[in-house]
Amino acid sequence: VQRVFSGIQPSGDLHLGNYLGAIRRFVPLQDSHECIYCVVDMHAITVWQDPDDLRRATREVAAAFIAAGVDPKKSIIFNQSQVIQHAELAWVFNCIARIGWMSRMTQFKDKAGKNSENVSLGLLAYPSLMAADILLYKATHVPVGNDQKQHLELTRDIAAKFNNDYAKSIADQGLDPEFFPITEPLIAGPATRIMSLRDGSKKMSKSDPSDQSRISLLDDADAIAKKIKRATTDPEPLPETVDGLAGRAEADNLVGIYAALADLTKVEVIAEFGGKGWGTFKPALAELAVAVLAPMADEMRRLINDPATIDAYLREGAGRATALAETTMSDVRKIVGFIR
Ligand code: AQP
Repeated sequence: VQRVFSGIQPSGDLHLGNYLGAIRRFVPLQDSHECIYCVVDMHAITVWQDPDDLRRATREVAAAFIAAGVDPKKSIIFNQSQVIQHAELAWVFNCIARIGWMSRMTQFKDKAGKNSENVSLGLLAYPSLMAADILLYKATHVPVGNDQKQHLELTRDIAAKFNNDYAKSIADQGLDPEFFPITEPLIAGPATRIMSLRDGSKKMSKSDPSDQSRISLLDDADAIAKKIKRATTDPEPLPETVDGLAGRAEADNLVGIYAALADLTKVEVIAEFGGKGWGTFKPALAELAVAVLAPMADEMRRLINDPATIDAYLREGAGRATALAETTMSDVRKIVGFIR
């Protein structure tokens, strides 16, 4: 069986980008793959998090997985810090990856800004922990949004360098020369990069200071409708053909969101709304967004109100994940030369 791994950080309010780019795509993969979905709390603290907020957000991400349709009995759902092998393998990878590789990552450059001497060392090493998350389970497929593409390429580089640096030891242990697989990103569909509702050149993000820039998964119908109504657009009506969206980032984004929510292509959306104005399209989009998101938000709220049950799911998932992670880690310790 092929294995899927993906993680979401409990670092703020989950938004439509997280849902369409990642969480929603977790659900159908359960039919064809063995799936591991992780709340990556150790990634979250690369930027300081209030401990109470971290606990709340961790349960919220787990609730979103389940509310979206991930089955915690079938797939493994857990929070990263409960499986200590993530930290252990990340350390080994810190010694495989090069500082130059890390400092070239655009996410690091964006988050560090001009202040790169004064951000946490964890923020620089973030992709090395992400490689550990994926490779501990020898996952072959990773469903993520487009913003994670560069980190996945780095995961492939780390796997290849580990396999190469330790080739003799891997052979001495009688293990597969491709000890760590070269992972495939699963980045497809109309919603791999949802943009901010205020600025079509910035991605929708948890850390954007403007709450109006994103639709949060726990927003009520009223808030969703207001945010879509106020979303920045040009004044022109929607184009008659999909090619007319080129150079119109905000229009392209809203059409893409509609397409993703309705399971249509952008061509099909334009066939319906081409030539119509925002006064027609925005209310239709708001209605669709509420129809998709409201039942999920209700289920998330129900789950969050029972933290003991969520914690039990996470603990049970962590137990299953630990069994898989320890199999890989015990080989890694031997390959590297650590005595037990
Ligand atoms: N705007 C987006 N469009 C499509 N997919 C997106 N993802 C994030 N933003 C978009 C995908 O959501 C998953 C979880 O991401 P994460 O929690 O690791 O954080 P992130 O990628 O750094 O995204 P955020 O939500 O914008 O957080 P901040 O603001 O803290 O950086 C990933 O699969 C990601 O691709």
